[in-house]
Amino acid sequence: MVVKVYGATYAACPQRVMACLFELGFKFDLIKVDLQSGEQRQPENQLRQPFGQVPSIEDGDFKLFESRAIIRYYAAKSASQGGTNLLGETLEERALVEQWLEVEVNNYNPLIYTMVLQLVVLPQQGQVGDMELVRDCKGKLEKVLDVYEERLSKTKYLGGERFTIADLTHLPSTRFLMEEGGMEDLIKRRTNLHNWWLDISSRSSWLKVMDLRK
Ligand SMILES: N[C@@H](CCC(=O)N[C@@H](CS)C(=O)NCC(=O)O)C(=O)O
Repeated sequence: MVVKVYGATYAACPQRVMACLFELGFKFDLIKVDLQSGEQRQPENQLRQPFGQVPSIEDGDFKLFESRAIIRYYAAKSASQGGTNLLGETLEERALVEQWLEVEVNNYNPLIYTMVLQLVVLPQQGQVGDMELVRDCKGKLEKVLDVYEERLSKTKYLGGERFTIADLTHLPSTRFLMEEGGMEDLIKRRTNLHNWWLDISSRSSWLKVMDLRK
């Protein structure tokens, strides 16, 4: 069964889903939703994603939205079928993967999202970003990144010694921050964090997502 992914190659949340599907070897077709023209808010897309956003997936009769729910679903599906395990092997490893998935959604992504909005998205729309807000978020993010640096001084990946969806979920926002927000230095100044970034961002699954973006 070929999965249908509704999204856009340039948007972070669909990138998370596509990276996961590539990583696990699930075939998918991307059905493009044009965010610039507001297609995500059209009734047809709202039937799939009631909040008028992307991504959503259709897998046969099964439909799902929310990028992090989608990657959890496919990681569980793959592991239950004896395929690649991106969830963690032991109960403890799985719990640590869940912990870092929560850290990403609660501590990491909101700060980066706000910074990228002010630095990149609003200027693209002809508006002026709030640099005071960016400075505030940057200060808070420094402290969050120190926690990552400490964790990654002890284990190769966030959940332990294996790459999991806890790492994968960080790929889109970190790239936006570094490449489009011009904040590479925040990562590069922290040796363990930087080595982790170089490792996870050179995985073939992510390079394929980046190729689609071109
Ligand atoms: N929590 C949702 C967030 C979805 C989201 O913010 N999608 C963005 C693209 S990354 C979007 O659709 N933006 C267009 C809009 O909100 O109008 C998820 O992870 O799927």
